[in-house]
Amino acid sequence: MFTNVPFPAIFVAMSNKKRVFSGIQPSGDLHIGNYLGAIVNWVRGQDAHDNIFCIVDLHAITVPQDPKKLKANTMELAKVLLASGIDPKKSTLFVQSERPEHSEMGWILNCFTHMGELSRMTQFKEKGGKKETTVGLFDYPVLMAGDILLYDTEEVPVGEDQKQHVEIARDIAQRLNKRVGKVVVVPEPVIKKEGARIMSLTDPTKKMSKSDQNENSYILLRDDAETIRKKFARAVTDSDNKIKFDKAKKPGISNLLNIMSVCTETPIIELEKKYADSNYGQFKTDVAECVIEMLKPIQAKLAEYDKNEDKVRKILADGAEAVAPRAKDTLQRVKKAVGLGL
Ligand code: ATP
Ligand code: LTN
Repeated sequence: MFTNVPFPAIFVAMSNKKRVFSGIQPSGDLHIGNYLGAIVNWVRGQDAHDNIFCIVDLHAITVPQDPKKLKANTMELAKVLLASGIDPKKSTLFVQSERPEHSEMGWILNCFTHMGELSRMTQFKEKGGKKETTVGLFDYPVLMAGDILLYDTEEVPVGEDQKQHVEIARDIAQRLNKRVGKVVVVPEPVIKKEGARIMSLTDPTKKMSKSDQNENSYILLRDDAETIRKKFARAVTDSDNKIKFDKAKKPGISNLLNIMSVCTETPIIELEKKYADSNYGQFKTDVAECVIEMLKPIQAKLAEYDKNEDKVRKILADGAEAVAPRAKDTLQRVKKAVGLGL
């Protein structure tokens, strides 16, 4: 398939598992939306794939960051990923800035990316456009393309909001292959359709988000049982007291049904049957208990990692080392194909 520049043996899949790469930003406290919408899919897909997961701190600095907080957020995210079940024996976990190849690859890809296509990115149109918008924010999708292409990634599991960014990575890969010979693998986005778009508990028409001013709108992974019970008891519902899934007419109850469904892995239709004769009070109490149960083992592991951050640092350092040969090799291949160096 790759005629012009042959892939070294290491890149021809060592097993028939698909190479999967995904990234997540270290941007603060994590909530059950992050867990059920993103992290859980990584954890559940671990056995079936050859996985690389990356904490993308270089992406985080595209908006202003407090340096101390950024470091703390990187550690927190690593702990959460490990406590959630990312297993270093099955998946490689590392911090993006620990591998300089990402920035170098990003630069080369910049020179194969058009201003026009970056200007069309929906996320940039929403977040950019201010006087103080950084060049980095505009360039964010190219760095992300670099992350993906460095590891000959075949599949990129992401949320719907990132689909356009994976598509531009595909376009850049195809352009590079066309210009200099087939040097990179063209990745596919994998968007999980069912399940988890977790909505705010106080305004169920908006997604649950840590930047929400109202802390009752989200459940943090570190919230204790009492806080979780209180937040669910206050969750906005409607007045007809029927536990039915109807996103348009009953967004609050539908969100609670969805949360219970994804955290217990039970179809919504079964939950509707189970709660046909219950009132909202009982149902909210049960949803809270499901979430408390789901978080219990994660919180227990988090407490262990809190006492042993060196163990986390070691896992991340090992991860960065483990991916080094792949990253260096792809970069070398690309540089050679582009004509860089002597
Ligand atoms: P922000 O406060 O900036 O909106 P956030 O809390 O929504 O941030 P992100 O850092 O944007 O979180 O997202 C991290 C990951 O979690 C992404 O893969 C995103 O798709 C997923 N995610 C975030 N919020 C939700 C949600 N409410 N439901 C499902 N998935 C979510
Ligand atoms: N932009 C993504 C994070 C991200 C990513 C990646 C995801 C950076 N690099 C590579 C998949 C593959 C986000 O904000 N969720």
